Amino acid sequence: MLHEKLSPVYDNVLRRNPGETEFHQAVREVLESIGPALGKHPEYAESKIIERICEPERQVIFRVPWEDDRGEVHINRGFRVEFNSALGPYKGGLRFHPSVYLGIVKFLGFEQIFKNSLTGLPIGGGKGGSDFDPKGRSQREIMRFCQSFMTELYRHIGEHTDVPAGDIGVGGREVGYLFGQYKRITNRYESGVITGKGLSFGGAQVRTEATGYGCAFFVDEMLKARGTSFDGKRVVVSGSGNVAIYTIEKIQQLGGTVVACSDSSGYVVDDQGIDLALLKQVKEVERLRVDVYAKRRGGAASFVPGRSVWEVPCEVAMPSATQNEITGRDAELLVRGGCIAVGEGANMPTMPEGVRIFQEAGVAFGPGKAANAGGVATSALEMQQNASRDSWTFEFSERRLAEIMRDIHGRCLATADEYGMPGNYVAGANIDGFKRVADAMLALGLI
Ligand code: NDP
Ligand code: 2IT
Repeated sequence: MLHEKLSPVYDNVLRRNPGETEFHQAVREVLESIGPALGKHPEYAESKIIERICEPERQVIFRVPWEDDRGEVHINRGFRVEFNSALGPYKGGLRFHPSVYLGIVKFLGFEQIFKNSLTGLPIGGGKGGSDFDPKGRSQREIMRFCQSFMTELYRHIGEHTDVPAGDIGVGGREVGYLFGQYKRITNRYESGVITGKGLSFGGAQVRTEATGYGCAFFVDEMLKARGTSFDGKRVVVSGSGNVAIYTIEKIQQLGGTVVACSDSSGYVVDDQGIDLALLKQVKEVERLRVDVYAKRRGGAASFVPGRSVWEVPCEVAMPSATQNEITGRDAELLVRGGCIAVGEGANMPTMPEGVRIFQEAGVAFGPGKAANAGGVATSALEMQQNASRDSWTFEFSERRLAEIMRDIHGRCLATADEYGMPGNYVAGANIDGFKRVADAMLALGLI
């Protein structure tokens, strides 16, 4: 239910952004949570803070022409939505996936505002990407696409303006090509203009691992708050990309057994626990599909094509692939199968009906904007290291990440308590993230 002051705001968002269903969904989820904060702080509504937050500060859409290896010309569409800079330069990743359109970029940019606020670090919210499909493309095609994309994007970004990073389809390799083209065009070695860089050219220790590790730390905190831990737990992780792989790595270090993971072709079940070295070889090094993992693992694992990984029973579920991957039915299945905790490594992977089912069943539910904030938090640490021309050790960086995740977890719980919704991490994350941005916007005047 929406607070009476928020219904017209939401209706207006629907009217002004037709067809952008993922953006509508992300806005609604935040507006449903922040009603109590408006009751306590009438100044937010008086200054139209919510209306302002729902409208991006700037949206850039551009043409990305490139040539494939056979000489054929392709035209893709590029996006950068600079949503909110009240707390710092716009910050958020770039997604290359055929499903990308303005509604996806806006949902991700909107989520990013509150996530970045929750980290407590000086970063605003933004997101970008393209409908380019990297699957089946050669390394040289990827390079040419990244160069063309940056040839337009460079004029909109900068270490004090807007700092992109990776997301789906954009990892260390793509960040390298993007940074290389930025450097070439501007003649500036401006390390802080993009994060997720390789360690040889200004990248930070633990940034590659950060989202997955951070999500595992967050769930570990949720489990501890309930008097238990990962030790001996059966865990399912969806996806097998950057977030999934490092979620699996940390869960294994914390004593859990990850019994299944997936990609868009289907899932693998491995009851003895995923062999992480093999998974990394197949997915990170050779960039193949998960069925290859099952084949090489021999009898220990099996591949199930075209089905949802959420049919595998588990005690902890870590959705780490994409938005809206857990339906209401999946949530019911998970609850029936004994699931006690969910940590969203992906952005908005659980549909609203699924969130309701988890919460009503008493499952500890860590929403993406809290649980996966370790990635962007470590990006902010990368910016800090770039600004001081310093680089920290792996151990120190991981300790910082663990502290940040503990702090976010604690603030979500404390805020949920303060507003009379104990244990509700969704309300805690939305209200706490919102208040910090809203207070900065009030202090900055009519921006
Ligand atoms: P990757 O590109 O490394 O991996 C994505 C994984 O998810 C792949 O296994 C991919 O399978 C699967 N996937 C993607 N889209 C779909 C789809 N439509 N249907 C089924 N499977 C899909 O991306 P990341 O690991 O970086 O990102 C995963 C999620 O985490 C995203 O929601 C992203 O926004 C979020 N996130 C990422 C952060 C980061 O630092 N990278 C930080 C915070 C959140 P396939 O290869 O078959 O497409
Ligand atoms: O969704 C996310 O938080 C990211 N893709 C990471 C963004 C970043 O700037 O590191």
